[in-house]
Amino acid sequence: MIEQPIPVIRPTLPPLEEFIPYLEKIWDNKWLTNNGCFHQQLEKELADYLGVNYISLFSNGTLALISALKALNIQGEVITTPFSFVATSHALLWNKATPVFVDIEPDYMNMDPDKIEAAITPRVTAIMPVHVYGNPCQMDRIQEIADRYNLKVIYDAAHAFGVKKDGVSILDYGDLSVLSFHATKVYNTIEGGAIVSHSSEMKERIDILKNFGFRGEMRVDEPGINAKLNEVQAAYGLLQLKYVDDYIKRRKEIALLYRQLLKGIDGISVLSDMPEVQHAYPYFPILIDKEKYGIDRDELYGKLKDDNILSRRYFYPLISDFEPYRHLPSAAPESLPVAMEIAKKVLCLPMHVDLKNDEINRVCAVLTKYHRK
Ligand code: T4K
Repeated sequence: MIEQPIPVIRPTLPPLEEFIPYLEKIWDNKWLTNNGCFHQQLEKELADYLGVNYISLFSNGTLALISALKALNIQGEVITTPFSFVATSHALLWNKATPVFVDIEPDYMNMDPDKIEAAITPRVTAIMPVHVYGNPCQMDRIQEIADRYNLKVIYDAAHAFGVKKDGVSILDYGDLSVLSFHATKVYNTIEGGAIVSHSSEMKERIDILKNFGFRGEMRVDEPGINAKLNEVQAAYGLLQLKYVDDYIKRRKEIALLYRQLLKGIDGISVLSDMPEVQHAYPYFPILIDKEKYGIDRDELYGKLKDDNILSRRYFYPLISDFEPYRHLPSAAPESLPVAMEIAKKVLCLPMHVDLKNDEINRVCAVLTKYHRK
């Protein structure tokens, strides 16, 4: 029997029949974009759901990142991580700021706070960490350094939808946090994103920036961009919000099952859960230790593919290895040893709500099969 391919990611869609009444309302209203009623409702409902005060919707996470930096007038150099999706650093270049890469810590693969101070120069104006795979950064330590050097903190929270630490949303930390609602995320609006801010003044500034810079009909003070989320996507987002707790519950079950099944395989390690964190499991990363496992990550990636199991090497190559960044002094591999090592070992296994227990068993059986006994 030919086994069905197991995709690495599958977007979660809400029931189609429940979407139709939303579409009918949009058709009736003939209000398609620019802060329509579904857009306003989604901002309110998302703020309530996430437990934050101010949220501004965007057409995608990358434009939200670019606009967050612009809203804070970030210039000069910005301390960031090489272990992320390339959009993190691209947002800096779009603002004519220069990334300064610092290494990550090995447990959760987030920016290592111990490495930040050594990277601070007079040109550094901000720190932009990423909550990689939704695991919270060491926010208190980062904030303490930022306060001491008078730096802004912008969190790339693209993976951090619904993540709470000690009951508090991690989106509440830093000056601004940026979410992605891309199709592949825990919560999606097909494409989409948001900025979480801490005052009505900042929210207003962000909302102006995402609408070309218009303050009312007649006044533009600076070049804004068009990054508005439209009504169809906002309606879809409202419907998704009704189901997102179910999605997260299933992701949690999947993560638990993977952990149980992978426990005995020497050479495969998983990230441990932080007890104080309420997680949403956007990805399921594992690390392959070639010495113990027998083959390296890339070989395993290929073998899984041959077995009809798709996986993803997030985040390899490191951002610092891509052409726009590799000339930077902070991109030198010798100053990023942990990130280099992890980028060689990490593999994200299939993780999505449609994944069946049988399929998880199959993935783990194949991982066992290739282990050198
Ligand atoms: N910061 C961080 C830390 C991020 O991870 C991201 C995005 C951003 C910022 C920027 O946010 P956005 O501007 O995207 O809102 C994907 C996503 O495009 C990207 O959103 C995500 N992070 C990144 C980690 O992954 P690709 O090119 O690897 O994904 P793609 O399109 O190949 O999709 C992955 C798999 O999902 C495919 O193999 C098949 C499946 N898939 C995908 C789509 C789009 C489907 O089954 N259906 C679909 O509609 O970048």
